[in-house]
Amino acid sequence: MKLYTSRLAPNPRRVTIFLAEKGIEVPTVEIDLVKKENLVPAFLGRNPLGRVPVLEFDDGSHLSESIAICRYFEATHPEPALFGTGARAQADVEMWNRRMEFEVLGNVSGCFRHTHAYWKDRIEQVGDYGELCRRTLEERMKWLDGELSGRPYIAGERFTVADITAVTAFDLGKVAKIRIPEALSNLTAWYATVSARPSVAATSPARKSG
Ligand SMILES: N[C@@H](CCC(=O)N[C@@H](CS)C(=O)NCC(=O)O)C(=O)O
Repeated sequence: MKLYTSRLAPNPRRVTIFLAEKGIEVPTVEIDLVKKENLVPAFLGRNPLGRVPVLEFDDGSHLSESIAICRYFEATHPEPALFGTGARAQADVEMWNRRMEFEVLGNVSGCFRHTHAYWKDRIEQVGDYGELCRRTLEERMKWLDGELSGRPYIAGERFTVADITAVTAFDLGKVAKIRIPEALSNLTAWYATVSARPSVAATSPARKSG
């Protein structure tokens, strides 16, 4: 088994954090997105969409999509449970992870892709859309701050995949000059707590490589 990943990118980072939380070691192959190594024919053979992460199995088959890969490892290594335990908790985690993907990561990513120079020659940028994503995200941060007033983690009392999605999104946001306002004290405290976890700190894009 091999994981095709990219150290600084948020989606593969979700898988890396997930694996670290579970104590699972998988050999990795670093794909340099700046050099467009994700767009060469050999990589497109693994994922025709040209995106990381991709999990390669020993039979030569491939699995893409961060959450699908995380689900695979949740099934093979159930402890600690990062998608919740029991019908209700699992549904709650699913709801919160989807919210973090659509409402937080989606807006951070929209802002980054449509306002940052990295994407200039890669996609057709619509600056106004990027700024709309930034404003929408500001509203979503206020909402999340309110949600976190009564619990330590996004989906409740335990750290879950929803926290992983959210923290990787906020770390990506820094590239697009998105910061959690200090006035949002619950969200700020949550971010500090989650960022201090060894799995998250060790994979921080701000960390020097090597
Ligand atoms: N929905 C996919 C998204 C994968 C994705 O967009 N990956 C990014 C890195 S975070 C990528 O490979 N981008 C290609 C590029 O930068 O050209 C997932 O969850 O894995």
